[in-house]
Amino acid sequence: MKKNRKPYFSVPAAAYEGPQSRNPLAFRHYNPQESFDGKTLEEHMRFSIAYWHAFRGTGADPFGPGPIVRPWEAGRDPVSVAKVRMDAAFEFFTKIRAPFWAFHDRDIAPEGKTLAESNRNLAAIVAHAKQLQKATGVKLLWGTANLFSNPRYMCGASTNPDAHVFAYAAAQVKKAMEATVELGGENYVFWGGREGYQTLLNTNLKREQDHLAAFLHMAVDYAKEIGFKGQFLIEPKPKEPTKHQYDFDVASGIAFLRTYGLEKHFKFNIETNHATLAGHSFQHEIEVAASAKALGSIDANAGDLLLGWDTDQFNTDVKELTLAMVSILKAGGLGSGGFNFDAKLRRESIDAEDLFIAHIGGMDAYALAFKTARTILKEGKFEQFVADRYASFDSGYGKEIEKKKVGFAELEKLVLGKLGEPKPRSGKQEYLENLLNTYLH
Ligand code: XUL
Ligand code: CO
Repeated sequence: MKKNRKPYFSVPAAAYEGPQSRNPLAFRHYNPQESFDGKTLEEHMRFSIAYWHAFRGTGADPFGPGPIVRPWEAGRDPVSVAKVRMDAAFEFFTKIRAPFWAFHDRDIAPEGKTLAESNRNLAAIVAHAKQLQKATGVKLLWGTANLFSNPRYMCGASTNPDAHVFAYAAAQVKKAMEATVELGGENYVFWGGREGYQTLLNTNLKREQDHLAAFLHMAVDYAKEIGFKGQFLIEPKPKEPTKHQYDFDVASGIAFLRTYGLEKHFKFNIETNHATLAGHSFQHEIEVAASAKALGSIDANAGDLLLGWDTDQFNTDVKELTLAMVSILKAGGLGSGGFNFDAKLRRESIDAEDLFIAHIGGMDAYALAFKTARTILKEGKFEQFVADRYASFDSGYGKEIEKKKVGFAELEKLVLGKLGEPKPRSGKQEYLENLLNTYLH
């Protein structure tokens, strides 16, 4: 980053002004240095900026090219443009006060004509990123490889019917893992956008899943070889671009990992919009991952429930986020994960300041949700309600059921004898929904 040059963004660094502020470029709830339970909000939230959306997104859709044009994209040599773009990106990360960023290999460096050329491009940009990280203190939340854009991956990467493509993907992930290590990445993500099928007429499902598992085992082995100590994360998504993706949701991901003996090495990167595409709530996916002690990180965004595809919007729904934060805090937080804004501007939001406004809104909504969730958990009303609801399993025959000390015959005897007919008890959903609103308004 050259000193004394004109900034890439005329927008000032985002400041915390408090809940009364109406300044769209200031935080109302996210005060990074505010302390909670001995940790700053910045340390609790671990916000991250997704390079692909913030710096490669143009608003393009299947019906036309993108109207979002940034001035630093004008140069001719793609590697030089990639460096200037990255300078602009780190200015943004700093001004928006995000301590982390995340990337795909091909977002940050242009793909060459051969793998060797792509690797050279990547190495040059990783060296540049390393300098920028050092200069700004911004860290890498996770790296990943783009195994879905290039036509070679049209029928999948590790699940491609052609072993040649599998080998190419392995070579690409090897370099992306090395880049992640070089930049001190705390996690490495696998999102299998094309790891699935369009039709079973041409697909050997079992063989493809075996190949996906073999690929992930190779990644585990290679991590040991290069000393990658970070966390591997699977990012489930049910569909899009592929009709059926193997990592459909967290539950199918857990089954897959356990089937292939991979569960020790992977956690989940849960994306809100992927959850809703799978027919689940965001909170459901968090709870399923937490129940398997596999909650890793969050791709923070939102979908549009009226649409059937991944709209990757900035999430400002404080109610949804509060419920999610309650589950995350109950699970003990995200560890080495964070909240990565896998979210893009609407096609029509073409101003550079829109990028700031969007992230500020997302960060503020999450910060407010964090604070509200903390209050909810401190007061403990919901937890007490749930604990009471299951209290019959805390003692007597209920406890013996949980400890597997009784069977059908003993239970039959009890019901035919002193227990008789169970007395129904209200689930009190409306009471609980109203109680939740008392924290939100
Ligand atoms: C696609 C998606 C990806 C992953 C990383 O839906 O979420 O950007 O987060 O490959
Ligand atoms: Co994502």
